[in-house]
This record gives sequence, structure tokens and C-alpha cells, in this order.
Amino acid sequence: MGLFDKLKNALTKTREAITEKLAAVFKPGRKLDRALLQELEDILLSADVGLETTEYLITRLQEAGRKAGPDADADALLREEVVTLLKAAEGNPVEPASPHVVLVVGVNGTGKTTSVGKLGKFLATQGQSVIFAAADTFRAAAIEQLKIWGERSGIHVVAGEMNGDSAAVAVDALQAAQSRGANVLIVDTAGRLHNKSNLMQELEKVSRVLNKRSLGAPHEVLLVLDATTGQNGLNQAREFTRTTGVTGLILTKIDGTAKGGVALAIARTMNLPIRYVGFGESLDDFEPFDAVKFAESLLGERTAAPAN
Ligand SMILES: Nc1nc2c(ncn2[C@@H]2O[C@H](COP(=O)(O)OP(=O)(O)OP(=O)(O)O)[C@@H](O)[C@H]2O)c(=O)[nH]1
Ligand SMILES: [Mg+2]
Repeated sequence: MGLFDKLKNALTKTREAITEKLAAVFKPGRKLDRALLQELEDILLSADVGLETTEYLITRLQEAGRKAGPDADADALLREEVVTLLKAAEGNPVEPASPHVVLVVGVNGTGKTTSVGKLGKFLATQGQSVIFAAADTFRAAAIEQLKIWGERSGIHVVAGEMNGDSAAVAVDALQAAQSRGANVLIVDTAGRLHNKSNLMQELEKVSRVLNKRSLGAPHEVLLVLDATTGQNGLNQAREFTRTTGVTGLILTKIDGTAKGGVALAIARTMNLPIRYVGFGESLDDFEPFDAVKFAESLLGERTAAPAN
């Protein structure tokens, strides 16, 4: 299966939830009127696009319909709007540094360690030499878990003692990356809630000590967001972002949910790029976010011919 098919496959649940209903809405010959917009609104809300973003999309369609008349191709208009919206989440390319330090953060169980493993593999495939830092020192299992990901893709893992200082592990790993001439250091951290201030301070300390030893580090702070938590996860992420210098998102578990529409809400309301998407439990179920591809995977094939 090609990468495109994999993503498409992963978004099946969301697409089924949206596409079949869209097909009913965009029946050939149907006018872009109030009733159509009402049905569309319900569909978007059910795919966890969220109230704000749904209202935005409906308003855009209303305006477009006003310009183009009731025979406007609502299906094509919606697709255009969705792509435009998601383009905002593509963000700008990140200036590479060496070693490029990526700190991976987020709430418990969102898929941080798995994403670190996948990202390392992805970058290694691109020819980068990668090192992992096991800075989640809360659980022995967390260190073991990262070591397994490292073994699978031949990536060196720097780990410390259980219950040790995670900032010290990060610094050790940075030194290892520097002395081995690695291009990328990816730092796994323990899950935490934004309102646990001691844990948030620990995260700040990790950033601070890295910055002391390498200009601009961490160059990226990626917040891992579990798509299955939909709008709730989004609220958590907003709070998280408020207290840490998050630069981008990794959206995980889009394979397990009909809430893939949450990507639209992120694009519209988070003001952060979605850097990567994760869509399964194996190493290759991961890729950089691409707006056009994501929109197509989300909405499926065009279901109806233009209405005129
Ligand atoms: N289906 C699916 N499962 C995923 C994905 N990413 C992670 N998981 C699963 O989610 C669970 C938690 O993943 P972890 O990577 O351990 O999450 P974490 O954020 O590191 O967890 P803590 O360190 O405990 O906070 C595991 O069972 C993973 O296999 C994904 O994209 N799709
Ligand atoms: Mg973890």
C-alpha cells in the first residue's frame, strides 16, 4: 500500500461518517439553500469539526452561494474551503540546526513515545542521523519502550536512571548527539497535565538546560494530540500551549476515530502547524501533514456531479 492509501485507509472511519452523509446532501440538482446548509452543519459537527469552525465553513459557503447563485456547486465549494483551511496548518518549513533538537510533549497516553519512534525512523529514512533521549524517567517501562523503538530503526537511545532528573538525561543526550555528529536529537518526555505546575516546571527546565548548551534549542517543541479525544483534547492542548513554547503538533490515532474533523478545528483555531500525523501502531504509520492529501482522505471521492 502506498503512503496515500495508508492515510486514506486510516481515515476510513471519519470519511464514512462524513462521505455517505455528504452524498445525501450533495444530490445532483440540489440547491445551495438553507436546508442544505443545515444538514451540512450537522455532519460537520458530528465529525468533531467543532462549533466555531463549522460556523465559519457554513458562513463561507453561504457567501460563496450568494455570489454564485443557488445553482452553485456546494460540494466543490466545501472541498475548496476545507483545503484552504488545512493549508493554514501546513506552517512554514523549519530552519534546520545541527543537532536539531525536538522536544516531544503532551498529556498522558497521547502517543508521544510511539511518535518519537516513528519520527526517528522517518528522519533516518531521509538520511538524517538521529539520537533519542529517554527523558521520561517516571516509569521504567517508558525507557524500555523507547529502547525498543530505537532497536527497530537502529537509533541510539540515551537513557538515565528511573526517577532521575530528566533535564540531565536531555543534556547527556545532547552531548552524545554533538560528539557523534548526529543531525537530530528527539527528546521523549513523560505525559503530564497542563495544570500540574511542578511537572510543567520540569518541562521548562529541560528546555532551559538544552538552550544553555545549544543555541536555539529546543528548535521544535511538538505537542502530541490524540485525535480520538476530539474537541476535549483540543481544549487540553490549548491550555498546554499557553504554558509551554509549543511550536507545532503531531496529531495521532486518526485511524481509530470518526473525529478526524478535529484537524479542521486545529487549523482554524490553534494557530500552530500540524507537523505530522500518526495513523497506526507500527513505525511507518506516520507522515508529514499535507493539506491536500488530508482533505482528500477526509472527504473521499467527489460524490455527485455538479448540480447544473
Ligand atoms: N491506533 C493508533 N494507536 C496509537 C497511535 N499512536 C500511539 N498509539 C498507541 O497509543 C498507546 C499510547 O502510546 P504511547 O506512545 O505509549 O503514548 P505516550 O504519550 O508516550 O504515553 P505516556 O508516556 O504514558 O504519557 C499505545 O498503545 C500506542 O500503541 C496511532 O497513531 N494510532
Ligand atoms: Mg511515553
